Amino acid sequence: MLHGYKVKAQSDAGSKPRYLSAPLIKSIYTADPSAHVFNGKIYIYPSHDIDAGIPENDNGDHFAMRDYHILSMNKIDGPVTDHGIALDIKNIPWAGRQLWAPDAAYKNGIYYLYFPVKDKHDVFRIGVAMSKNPAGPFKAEPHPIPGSFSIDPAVFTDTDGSTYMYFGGIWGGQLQRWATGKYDANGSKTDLMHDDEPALSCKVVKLKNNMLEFNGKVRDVIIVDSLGKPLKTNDHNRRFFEGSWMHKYHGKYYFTYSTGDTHFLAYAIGNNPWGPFVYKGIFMKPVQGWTTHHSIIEFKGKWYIFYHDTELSGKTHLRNVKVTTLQHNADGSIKLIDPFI
Ligand code: FUB
Repeated sequence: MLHGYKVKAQSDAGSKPRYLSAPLIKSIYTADPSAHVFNGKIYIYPSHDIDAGIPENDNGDHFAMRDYHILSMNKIDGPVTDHGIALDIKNIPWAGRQLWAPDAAYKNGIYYLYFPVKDKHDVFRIGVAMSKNPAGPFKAEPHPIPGSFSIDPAVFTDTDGSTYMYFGGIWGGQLQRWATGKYDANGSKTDLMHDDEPALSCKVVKLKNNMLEFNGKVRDVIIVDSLGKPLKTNDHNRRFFEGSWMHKYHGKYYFTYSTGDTHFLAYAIGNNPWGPFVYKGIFMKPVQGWTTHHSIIEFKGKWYIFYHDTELSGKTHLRNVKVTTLQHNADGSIKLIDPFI
């Protein structure tokens, strides 16, 4: 059976789910929250979901977002500010359609917003926009980042000041169409025909100091099992699908991601930002809705996960962002989170 974007993960809490957390904002639909602490405050860079009237399909065409709104909060559980439109698709010269999950970074007085959007040939690329204010407005560069492709940029600055971008997503995110290094417009919609081969990998690349270009080769983020063997395509409970994130904890690098059609958030640990990363388990059970996408931050000595579900709408493409605590156990594992209580 082909599992497409139209298939929903079910809550195991029955017909009246009790959610672990409440939506952070109800006035607009938001998803894919990339959170960062800038100037002692939490800024959230989410997708802005809208109902564009496009029927659901396996390409994710119904995720037809057109702009970004940035949210901020002074404290967890405090009021959330919506800073209005930070970037509109009409002001991205090369963009075609579908502004998907963004991320942000800061360097030398400038904030950078990284965003995936389909170009005018319907190929996902990653763009960058700049602002002096973490909440925008952002001005987009006239071209996508050279050499970029697919979706879901997650930007991580290590303690030595080096910045890396993790990116990629299979199925609607088109990663499988880049398997040869060049885009195959007639390529498959999924990875399902390569069951016994090593799974497609998320990508990682260092950014140049200007934060606008890749510095060197794009590499595969290899996830291995406890025996050191790369995960395979048919390992749907564990293989990478989309929505990656990186955080460092006690000197170890935690690569976290969504398993897509099995709806888990999983983690793998490595000794450096490039990997390989050893698969360790899942740390969040499926939320209500098909997609699952997260970010992890440390704020005032505590760790938090930002995620989304479909509590407000009950519709796959109209999501709402949430936050809850994340706990590292004494042995370095992450405590499993159930998004229902
Ligand atoms: O929001 C559109 C896409 O859905 C994101 O890019 C994926 O991570 C998934 O959440």
